Amino acid sequence: MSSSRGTSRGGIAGQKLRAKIVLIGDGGVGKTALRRAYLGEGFKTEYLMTIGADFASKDVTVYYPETKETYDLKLQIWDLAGQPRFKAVRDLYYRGAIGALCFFDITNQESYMNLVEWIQSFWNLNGHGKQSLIIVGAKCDLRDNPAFPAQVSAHYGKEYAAELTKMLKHKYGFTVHYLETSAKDDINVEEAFKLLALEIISSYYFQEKKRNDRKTSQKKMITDQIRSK
Ligand SMILES: Nc1nc2c(ncn2[C@@H]2O[C@H](COP(=O)(O)OP(=O)(O)OP(=O)(O)O)[C@@H](O)[C@H]2O)c(=O)[nH]1
Ligand SMILES: [Mg+2]
Repeated sequence: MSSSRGTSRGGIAGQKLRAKIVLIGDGGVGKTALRRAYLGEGFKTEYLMTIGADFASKDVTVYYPETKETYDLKLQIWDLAGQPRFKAVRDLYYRGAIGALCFFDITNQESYMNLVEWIQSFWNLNGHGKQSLIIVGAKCDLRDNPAFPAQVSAHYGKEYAAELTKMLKHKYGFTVHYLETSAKDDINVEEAFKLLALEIISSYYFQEKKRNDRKTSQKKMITDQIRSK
């Protein structure tokens, strides 16, 4: 996360923060539809695959209960092409991202199975797990629709998010949430982006505290050494 100089308030509250995030997941799972819905651009029924990547930016304000402060973030949203042919170009966009919305389509089991690979490539190119993640089960307006019988139940989404949280929270200080969204019916659209922003803030403070604890213990070590001479 980068910031311009802010006010005299503590931490990063009151500063203008920029956060690069990426939207990842198989082609056709609904990344662009969610991004468009978030920006108030409406819903399109036809599928127009993203070529390479699309960019959008939106300001978001989140309240972080731990510090009892609100934070203004400019989300720099990179909506990446999911089709395999774009792999080489897509990889270039991961760098510098501090969060990801990781999509699968609840009516497409393969897209759920492929999530592991998506997250793995993101980690390989960018920070090995330091970045906040949200698991997004997209197209939830189609839940229990008999025309789409091969559905991924919410249980699997929650379970995967819980597993990732267990692995990452103690190291990097964020929770991986599972959210079901619909760009078509405007369900959890705003929430998905806000929750990611909140976990980015949470992770920032966790890492800041770790840095401070390290400094304090180094200072103590030096003081102890001087005293014992
Ligand atoms: N019913 C329903 N259909 C959706 C929803 N979101 C997306 N779709 C449809 O799914 C198709 C693919 O959506 P996109 O958002 O373009 O998928 P994408 O993940 O951006 O695909 P790539 O750009 O190829 O990676 C389109 O036909 C959309 O209309 C949703 O919430 N509900
Ligand atoms: Mg797209």
